[in-house]
Amino acid sequence: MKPVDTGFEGLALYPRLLDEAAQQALVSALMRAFEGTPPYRPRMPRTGKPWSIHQTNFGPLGWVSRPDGYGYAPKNEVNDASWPAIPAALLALWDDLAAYPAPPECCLVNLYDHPGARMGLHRDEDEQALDAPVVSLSLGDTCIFRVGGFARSDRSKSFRLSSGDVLVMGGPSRLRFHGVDRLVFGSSRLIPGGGRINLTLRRVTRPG
Ligand code: MD3
Ligand code: FE
Repeated sequence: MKPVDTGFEGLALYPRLLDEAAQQALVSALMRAFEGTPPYRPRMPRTGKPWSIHQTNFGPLGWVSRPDGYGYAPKNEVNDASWPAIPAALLALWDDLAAYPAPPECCLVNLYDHPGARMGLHRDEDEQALDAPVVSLSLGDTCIFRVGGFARSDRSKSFRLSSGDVLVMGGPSRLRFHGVDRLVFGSSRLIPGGGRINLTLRRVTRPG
């Protein structure tokens, strides 16, 4: 499977890497798994302002945004339970695409569950293993995704991410600014009730 050229070295986009059946199976598995790790609205550090999306995690470390800061935590603050294991289909994606000698420790789940859901421009920089790529899968509605440079004000490019698309961000693109400007709400019928689910796999600690 060959990625399309994004024009950014280290940023690879694999359109529709997962077919309809694989997407359906994953959504069913996610709906069951959410019973043990309910999606919640994260809050901004300091201000406590709630995000427009819901989040949850799989894996030994979950990425959290809480009034006391951003970072990785071994437990869900909703029910104080460990996050469930990362689904096998996602571990297989990492094995196929990450070219990294250790498994991911975090699968952050972002649920864009209403037409106004978005994610502001940011960098993924809370990991120690910055030599590992980030592998991200989109399910459901298409979104307009923006990738910039290494300063917030650098020029940026927009891409559409559709259901089944996988994005790998590594090498010189690992610390680029990026965000989700908006959804094309209702563009897919994959997810009951509509919306988009993004699953982002990350290695957090340095292996070994
Ligand atoms: C490009 N999620 O969870 S994933 C995130 O669609 C996040 O929910 C977005 O940004 C979403 O942190 C985008 C794709 C992504 C992730 C990391 C990147 C793109 C990236 C790092 C560098 C460049
Ligand atoms: Fe990100």
